[in-house]
Amino acid sequence: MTKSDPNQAEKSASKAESSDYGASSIQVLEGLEAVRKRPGMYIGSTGPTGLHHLVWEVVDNAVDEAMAGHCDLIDVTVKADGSVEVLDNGRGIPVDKHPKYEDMTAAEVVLTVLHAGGKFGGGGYKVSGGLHGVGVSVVNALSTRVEVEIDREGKRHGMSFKNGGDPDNKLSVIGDSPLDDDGNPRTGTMVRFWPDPAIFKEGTEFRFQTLVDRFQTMAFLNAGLEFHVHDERDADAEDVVLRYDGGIKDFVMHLNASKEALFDQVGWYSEDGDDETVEIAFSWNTGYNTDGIHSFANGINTTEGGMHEQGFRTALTRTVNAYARDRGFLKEKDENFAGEDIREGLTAVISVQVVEPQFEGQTKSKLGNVSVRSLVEKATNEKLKEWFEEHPNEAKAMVTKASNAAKARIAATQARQNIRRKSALDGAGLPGKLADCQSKDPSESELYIVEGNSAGGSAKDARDPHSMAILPIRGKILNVERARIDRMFKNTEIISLIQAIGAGLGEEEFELEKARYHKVILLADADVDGSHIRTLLLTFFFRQMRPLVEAGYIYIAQPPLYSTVVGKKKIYLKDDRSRDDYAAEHPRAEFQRLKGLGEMDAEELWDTTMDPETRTLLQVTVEQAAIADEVFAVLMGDDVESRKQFIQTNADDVRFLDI
Ligand code: 0RA
Repeated sequence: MTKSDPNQAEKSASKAESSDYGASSIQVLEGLEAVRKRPGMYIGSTGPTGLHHLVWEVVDNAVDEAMAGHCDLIDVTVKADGSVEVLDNGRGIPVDKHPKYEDMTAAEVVLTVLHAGGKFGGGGYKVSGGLHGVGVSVVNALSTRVEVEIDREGKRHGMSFKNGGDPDNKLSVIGDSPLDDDGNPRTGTMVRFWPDPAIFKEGTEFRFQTLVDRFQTMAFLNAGLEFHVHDERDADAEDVVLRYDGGIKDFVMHLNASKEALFDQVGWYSEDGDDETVEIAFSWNTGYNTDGIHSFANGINTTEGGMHEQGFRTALTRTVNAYARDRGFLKEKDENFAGEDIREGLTAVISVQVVEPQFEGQTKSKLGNVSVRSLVEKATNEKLKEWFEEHPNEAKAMVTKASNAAKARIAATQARQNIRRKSALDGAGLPGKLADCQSKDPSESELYIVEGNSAGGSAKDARDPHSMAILPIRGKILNVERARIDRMFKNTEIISLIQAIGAGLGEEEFELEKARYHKVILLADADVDGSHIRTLLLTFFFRQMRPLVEAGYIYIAQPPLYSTVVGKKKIYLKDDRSRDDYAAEHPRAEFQRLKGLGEMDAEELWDTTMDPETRTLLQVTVEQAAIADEVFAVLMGDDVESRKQFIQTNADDVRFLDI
C-alpha cells in the first residue's frame, strides 16, 4: 500500500462503505443518546482521559486529512471559556447531500451519525485508529454545544448543535472563504466544542501540557505536519509550534537528546505491503537500556508491543549477527549475540499504518496483525543490512557495544551463579539484614523495605512477625540506569533485595511464582531524600522485576503527615487536605506535624504506617513505575539541559511529585 495508490484507496473505501453503513444505520436508530448513556464505551472513561479523548477524536480526523496529503496545518486553541477549537486546512468535510441519507448533508452525517467518520466517497480514508476513530459525532454527543465551519468550493459553511447533538443551526453558507496568497480560496474545517459537565463529572478542564505532548508525538509521526497550540485561558501562556520535517528520525533524536549518542547518524527505512506500511528509525546511545523500542500503529502508541515489535526484534537480532559474522567481528567459536546485547542503548521508533488494525492486550495497546510481522521482518532483513553496509563506522561501533554487552551478560550469569552457590552455603540464602516473617505463604507475607537502620529497627519491633518481614536498606542504592547488570550484583543492597524476594531478576529470568511476598512495601520519608529512594527502588523493580509491578505486588506506604489528640486518643491525618477537613469540623483541634520515620518509636510506627487496619498503602501501577523510570532516566542522566527542562515542565505535575 502506498499513500497515493488510487486503486487501493478505492478498494478500501468501498469496503468501508458497504460494511460501515450497515452498522451505522442501526446506530442512527439508537442515536447519539446511546453515547450519552454509556460514554465509557466510546471514549474509555468520563475522567480526564476520556475528556482529552474528545480532542484526539477531532484532531485524528484532521491528521487523516494530512495523511491523505490534503492538510499540513492543524491549529488547536483552548478558548478562555474552556471550549476547544480545532482548525485544519484540509479539504473540508463534504457539504453536498449524502448519498445514503435523505435530507442530510455529508457534514451533518459526520457530526450526527455514529461511526460515519471519514469513511465514504472516493476520497475516504484507508486507515483509522482503534479506540480512536469512533467519529466526531461522539464529540457532538458529549458536548453542550458544537460549532462547525467548513471552507469548501469557495464558500464558508456554518452549522451548530446543542445539548449533545441536537441541530441548532442547520448547515448554510455564511460567506466566502478567505483567499490565500495565490488568490485561491481556503479549504478546511473548524470544529469547536464545549464538553458537557454533566457527562464529565470530574471536570471539563483541559491540561495544556497533555495536549502538547500528544500533538508532539503526532507531529513526529507525520513529517512536515505543523501543529499550532494556544491556551487562551492563560494570558502568559506561550503558543507552541510543533513541526518535524525529519519525522520519526527527529523523534529518535528527541528521545536520545538526554543521552550520549554512540554515533550521530539516525538510520531510517520504510516498506509498503498490501494493506500496511511500516517506517522505522533507529540509533544507538552509550547507555545500557534494552527497552528503547517505541512502537505505534495508526498513530496510537502500542505500549504492549505486538507483531510490529516482534518482527523488528527478530530481524534485528538476525541481521546484526549475520553482519558481525560476515565482517569477522564474531569468530567461528563465538556464540551469537543475544537480542538484549544488540538492543542495549538502542533507541528505535516503529510506525505502522494498518487498514484493519487489531488491538489486543489488557489496555488494547498491542498490535495483533500477523501480516505486519512479516512485513517488518522483511523490511528489516533487507534494509537494515543495507544500512550497515553503507555505514561501516556506525555498524562497527554498534557491534563493539553489543560485544561488550554480551561479555557483561556472561559475567553476570557467572556472578549470579556465585550468588546462588554462596546462598546455598549460607543455608537459607536470605540476607543477614532481613528480619523474615514466620509465614511461608507468600499471599499473606509482606516485605517492608525500610530506609535507614533506625527506622528499620523500629519497624522490626513494631511488626506483626507472623506476616511482616523487614529489610532495612542503607542510603542510596546503586544507580541502575547507568550500571550494567554485572555491576549490580556487586551491590550489597541490591543483592539483599534479590535474595529476600527470592525470584531472581532480569527480563528472562525473573519468576513471579517464586516471589516470597505478595506485598513488597516501600517505606521511606515523605521528603526529597525519601522520594529519591522511592524513585530508585521503583526504577529497579520496573527494570529488573517488572512482573512484580504488573502483578500489583509493589506498594508505597504512606505515613501520615499530622496528628491531633482527642481525649486520650491520637488521630492521624494523612495529608494537608485531611487536616483541613478535620479542622473544618473541629475548629479547636491542634495539629502536630509528624516526625520522620527514623524518629518514630515502634508503637508510633505501627499506629501510623504498618497496622493493616488503619494504614494507607498506595498500589504501584506499571504506568507509575514507568513514569518513575522516565523521571529517573532524565534526573540521573548526563544531560544537564534536559534535566533542567524536565524539572521546569514537571514541577507542578502531581504524578511526578506524588511518587
Ligand atoms: C469525510 C470525508 C472527507 C473528509 C472529511 C470527512 C473530513 C473530516 C474532518 C474532521 C475534521 N477535519 C476534517 N476534514 C475532513 C473527504 C473529503 C473529500 O473527498 O473531499
